[in-house]
Amino acid sequence: MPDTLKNLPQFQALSSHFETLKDTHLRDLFASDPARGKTLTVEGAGLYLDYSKNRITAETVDLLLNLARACELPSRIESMFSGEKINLTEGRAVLHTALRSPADANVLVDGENVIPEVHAVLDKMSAFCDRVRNGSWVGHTGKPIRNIVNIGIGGSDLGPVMAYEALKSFSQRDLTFRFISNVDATDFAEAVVDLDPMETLFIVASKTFTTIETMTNANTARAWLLHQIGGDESAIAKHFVALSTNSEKVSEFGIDTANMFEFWDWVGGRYSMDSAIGLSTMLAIGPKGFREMLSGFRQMDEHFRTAPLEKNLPVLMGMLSVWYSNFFGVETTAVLPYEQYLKRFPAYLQQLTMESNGKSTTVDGRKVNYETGLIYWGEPGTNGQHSFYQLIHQGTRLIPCDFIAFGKSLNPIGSHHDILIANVLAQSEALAFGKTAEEVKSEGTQDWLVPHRVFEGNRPSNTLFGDEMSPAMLGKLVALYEHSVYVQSVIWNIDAFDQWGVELGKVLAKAIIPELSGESDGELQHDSSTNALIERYRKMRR
Ligand code: G6Q
Repeated sequence: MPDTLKNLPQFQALSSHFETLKDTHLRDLFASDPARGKTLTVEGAGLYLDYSKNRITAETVDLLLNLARACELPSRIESMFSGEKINLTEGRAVLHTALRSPADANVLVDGENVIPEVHAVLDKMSAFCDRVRNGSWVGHTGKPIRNIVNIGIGGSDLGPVMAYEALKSFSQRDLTFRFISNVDATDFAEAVVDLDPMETLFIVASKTFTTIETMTNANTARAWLLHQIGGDESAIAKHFVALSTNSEKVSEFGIDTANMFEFWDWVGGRYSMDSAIGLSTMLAIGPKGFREMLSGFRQMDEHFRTAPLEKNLPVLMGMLSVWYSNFFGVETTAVLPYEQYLKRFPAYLQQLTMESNGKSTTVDGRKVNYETGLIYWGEPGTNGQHSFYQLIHQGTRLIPCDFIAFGKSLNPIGSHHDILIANVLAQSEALAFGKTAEEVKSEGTQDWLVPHRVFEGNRPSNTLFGDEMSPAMLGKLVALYEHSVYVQSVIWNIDAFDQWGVELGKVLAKAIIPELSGESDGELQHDSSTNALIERYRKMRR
């Protein structure tokens, strides 16, 4: 990057353009270009993106893409795919795309092709999943496994739980799936309360195998199991498997490394749901379904890598986020899936987007002087409509929305789906065009009530349309956001793949744990607030 972002002439061109466009209403943009609803759209990898309801013109798109080129986006995309160590602060390649590459691909990390290993792990996962699913993998007392409990947190939980919910319709229904992440024992206790340990398989999912929440829950799970069978440790091999990069720690825990499914340091936690971390997903939907999901990922990868910038979904979505963040001063984006199966998708995206781009230092160590990382949040439609949409429609803040909807329902009952889709279309329309005082008056509204019933409109949104939820569709959607996040990070010149803030949290709590029991009588060395809270807790826990 030749200079800081704001000094680039392409950024300054956008600033001037923003001044001419900032007060223009979407009503006027649509009136002056009636074809807009068809031209400002793009289709890629079977997903249709209508971005016409954004506060842009064709010129805005040109200027945004000029900025992308000035930030060398095309070569940065290539750097990621080809295994360059673009995670600079951790000195690592970033190759979640290799996880879904075909078996004959060639992706080098430190001179070695990683694709054969990727496919060897996929084959090992497939063989294991087949045995569990068909009942031939039995527990310690000979009962088939019927309950799968994934223990993991952050990237080792959010993807698996989201994917399980998203693909429930494709799952083997006689298997029960539970996900334990929080170190709060309630999470463990409630997840296993109705499970027979002899029919339960624990998946300990942890890249590092040192994360305190996961190791605490895994130890509790081991004790829970052993308690039922009088402490016979040979049961562990039948009831525990590990997903990790750390075979040493896995053996230390007592899990046979034959029951470990490996991944690599070039797979970031929040980019790992399609690695061995997806074992619970594969158990749910089967190896064939999992490979279909990978093919969806791959289709979006290929689109991202090869489509011209102006027809590239992740590029356009990423650059629109830059437009709103750096010119409109927008702080948040709502993700609103009109698909119940995607109910955990916003939570999943929160980590993907915010852990990736919640940074304020450039890759070359300078403090940024522009905003980065938007706040992502959302709920499935139509529930959000009866809750926070009020603020999006009539509040003081500008909140761009991503609406996600599908042509078909996996549960086509009566007229539900038409009603659902009518809602998503009505919402984006109302947000964009609003309702003027004249329109409100013409409905017979009394004068004093008119200002309350006026909708300013001019609230931007994207609409993503796919045919229907499926494993491949999920892969496409996740890859779309993964790549959109990367596009933003390239413009902001930040490392989207480290997470020093998370690492800090992992260290801080460890220091306080021994102080809580009060057994170490040494003087507390924290600030006065933390010291007083620790003392109060010591009294409460007695
Ligand atoms: C993800 C983060 C973080 C991580 C968890 C769990 O990108 O690094 O959310 O996934 O902290 O880490 P382990 O998988 O190592 O237990």
